[in-house]
Amino acid sequence: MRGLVLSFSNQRARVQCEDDHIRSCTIKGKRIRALDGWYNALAAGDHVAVLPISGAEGLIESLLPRKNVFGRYNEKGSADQAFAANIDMVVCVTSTKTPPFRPRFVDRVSVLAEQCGAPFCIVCNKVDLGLDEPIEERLSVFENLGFRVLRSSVAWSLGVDDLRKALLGKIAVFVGQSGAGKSSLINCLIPGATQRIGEVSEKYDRGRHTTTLATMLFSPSEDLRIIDTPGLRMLAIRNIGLDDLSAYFPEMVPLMGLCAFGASCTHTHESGCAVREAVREKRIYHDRYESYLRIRAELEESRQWKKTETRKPQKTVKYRFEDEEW
Ligand SMILES: Nc1nc2c(ncn2[C@@H]2O[C@H](COP(=O)(O)OP(=O)(O)O)[C@@H](O)[C@H]2O)c(=O)[nH]1
Ligand SMILES: [Mg+2]
Ligand SMILES: [Zn+2]
Repeated sequence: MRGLVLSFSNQRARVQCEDDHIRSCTIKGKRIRALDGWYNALAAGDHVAVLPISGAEGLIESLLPRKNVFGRYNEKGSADQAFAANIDMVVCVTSTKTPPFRPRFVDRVSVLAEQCGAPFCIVCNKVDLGLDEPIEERLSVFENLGFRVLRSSVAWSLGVDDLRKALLGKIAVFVGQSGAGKSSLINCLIPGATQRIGEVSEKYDRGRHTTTLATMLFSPSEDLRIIDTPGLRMLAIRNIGLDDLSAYFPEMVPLMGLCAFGASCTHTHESGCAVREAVREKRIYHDRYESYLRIRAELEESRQWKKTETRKPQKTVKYRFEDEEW
């Protein structure tokens, strides 16, 4: 029978099966061949064929084709890691303060959302703590790019209804920095979800790790399905070709082919570059371009390890939240 993976960890999946039983399942033969090379064998949102053993246990026989995958490159495991599969919307939950708004983190998530092919939505939570002008400016940049932007406050019960409307009938994945309020929002949206809410550590101004694995939560009527993910500190982007990166920045797409060096332009330094001209003329927001440059440098660096086939250097550029340069 068919089933929907709600979560997966330690080689065991919680699967909502067609007969509405939620079964704890292991994988027949221990591996799914189609997912060899991935960091994790299955992801929340995967459709699988299940052989029921009892009302509570089953065996996963195969993975049904994925519509899309949202994930990142896992640096520790040196492999692609899927957070969620078959999703209709990527929601990046950010906060105005504690943790501070990190626009370049949102840029990275937007690239991953473009790569996944699902619509992208940004939720700016904790507006009760104050929404400063620089944040508003950056949010309007995102809005002008065609991304949906919602402002919310769990403390004030603000914006939650709009978010519910945006998510209705969809499977969404929530990603964001730890402490931004993903679990708090989910608890508002899905009564009884009881996702653990973390304390924001005062010392580091960020939440503790409370969510340990991606889990799909759903409302009793099943009109809302949200995959909550662990708070992310690092979003490495690796599996995009250097020349393809600009295609993941919607503002650069219309300029492709207009650079003096044509398709070989890297948009980093060339004269007659249409992208650089657009940045100078403020048609492309400078900070978005900065994100492009950083991700490109990172891709270039990772390609060099591959070329020389040497081991990953000990000291690599890390893009961490702790880093003010993020
Ligand atoms: N002031 C304020 N605090 C919030 C809001 N939403 C969540 N929090 C707090 O932020 C902390 C982290 O929330 P949590 O939902 O665990 O974040 P997650 O790590 O993204 O899942 C908790 O202490 C929440 O009570 C909000 O809208 N305003
Ligand atoms: Mg959480
Ligand atoms: Zn160019």
